Formats: sequence, C-alpha cells, structure tokens
Amino acid sequence: MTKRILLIYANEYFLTSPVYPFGLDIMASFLESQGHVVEIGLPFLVHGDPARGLTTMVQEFGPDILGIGIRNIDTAMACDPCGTLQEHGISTHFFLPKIARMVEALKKQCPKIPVVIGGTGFSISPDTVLEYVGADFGITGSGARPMALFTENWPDLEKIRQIPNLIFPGCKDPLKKKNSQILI
Ligand code: B12
Repeated sequence: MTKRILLIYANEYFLTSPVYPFGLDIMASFLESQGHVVEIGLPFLVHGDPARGLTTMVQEFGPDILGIGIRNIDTAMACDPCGTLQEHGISTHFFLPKIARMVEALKKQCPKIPVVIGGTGFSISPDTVLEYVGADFGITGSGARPMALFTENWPDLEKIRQIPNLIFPGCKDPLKKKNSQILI
C-alpha cells in the first residue's frame, strides 16, 4: 500500500555551512522505488521558527509517517564562541533542543503520526538522543531499507519491533544497538 512519508532535514548548521541532505535523498529514492510518496522538508530554511515550519509542512503534505534526520548533535568544537551549551569549561553549539521542540509541536498537532529519527548524530548515542528529542522510534546506521520495512509494516508494532537497527523507548535488546552498519 502506498504511504506518504515526510523526511525532515533537522540541520540548523545547514544555514551556516550548506551541506546537502545526501542521506535523506538516498532514503527518498529507495522509498519512492517501493511505490511510496516522499517529500524532503527543510524546516530551518522555510521558517524562522523551525517547529512552526515543521507543523506547516505536515499540514500541507499530510504524511502517514514522519522521519527526522539528525546529522549533527553539536558543532564538535570545544571553544565555539557562539556556543549555546557552556559547561565544564567548554562551549559548543548544541542542536538537539530545537529538534526536541519540533517533535513536541508535532506531537501536539498530530499525536498519531509516528516519528522515526535517524542519521549520524542520532547513531552516535541512540538511546540518549531518542529520549532527549521524544521520538517514537529510532533507526541506527543506514536508513533506507529499515525505513522501507517500517513503512511497509506500520502500524503493526509486533513486526516493527523486529526491524534490524530499530529502537524504541524501553527497548532492551542490546543487539539492536550493535548491528549498525558502518556509514562510510
Ligand atoms: C563528509 C562529512 C562532512 C563534510 C560534508 C561535505 C558535504 N558537501 O556534504 C564537511 C567537512 C563539510 C562536514 C562538516 C561538518 N560536519 Co561532518 N561529517 C562528514 C561525514 C564524514 C560523512 C557525512 C556523509 O555525507 N555521509 C553519507 C550520507 C549518505 O549518510 P548520512 O547522511 O549519514 O545518511 C545515512 C544514515 O545516517 C541514515 N539516515 C540519515 N538521515 C536519516 C533519517 C532517518 C529518519 C533515518 C531512519 C535514517 C537516516 O540513512 C542514510 C542513508 O544510509 C560524517 C561522519 C560519518 N561517518 O557519517 C561527519 C559528521 C556527520 N560531521 C560532523 C560534524 C560535527 C560536522 C560539523 C558540525 C563540523 C563543524 N564544526 O563545522 C559540520 C556541519 C556541516 C553541516 N552543515 O551540517 C559529526 C557529527 C557528530 C556530532 N558531534 O554532532 C560527524 C558524525 C563526524 C564525527 N564523527 O564527529 N562534514
């Protein structure tokens, strides 16, 4: 059955140093080849308030499933003069608070749309990032095939929980977190 998937590039740094969403593009091509309708959304680009940017996109596109690509957790710089997180003598720009606010706004607007997160930023520390941003599911490593399985099987939770590399709140299977494929 054809489903509508909105893939969100949650990369605020994209505005400072533009980096194309290659990962989401690969996923979109694969999902389209399986007969689904996919759109890539850039909420940081279209709206000063990314949470409102996202909710507007959701209203316009009407997705069955929402995927969020988290490329960066922070700038990986310990002495960032514009750092938003200043602790233990370091200053870095921390990207997750705005992503958590996007998920919160979406959950208020459409609580039934499942939110799946992925991307290198997420895969660095899957449990912690999943909990921090409040998403329903996370897929570590390469996302195209697991996301297609998710799309095919949603909303059958029993089948969804068998998907390789997929985690969810309370998931206790350590293998799910170790199976990630190397990205490059
Ligand atoms: C190449 C690279 C760069 C190049 C990019 C060049 C270009 N034109 O694209 C340059 C040097 C410019 C760069 C800059 C930066 N980078 Co860089 N970069 C990388 C690197 C090595 C590869 C990224 C890549 O293109 N991967 C290939 C694509 C196809 O894969 P992908 O996007 O990850 O997508 C796959 C999966 O992640 C997953 N996926 C992705 N999205 C989603 C969404 C869902 C829903 C799902 C289920 C799955 C999923 O499926 C995709 C397909 O398989 C990674 C390390 C790595 N091994 O990934 C670091 C990495 C992403 N970069 C990092 C950082 C920090 C940065 C900078 C912030 C550094 C800085 N201070 O300037 C900037 C940010 C730039 C920006 N605008 O985002 C960190 C991020 C970690 C963190 N601490 O947050 C990484 C992980 C390196 C590291 N180990 O520290 N980077």
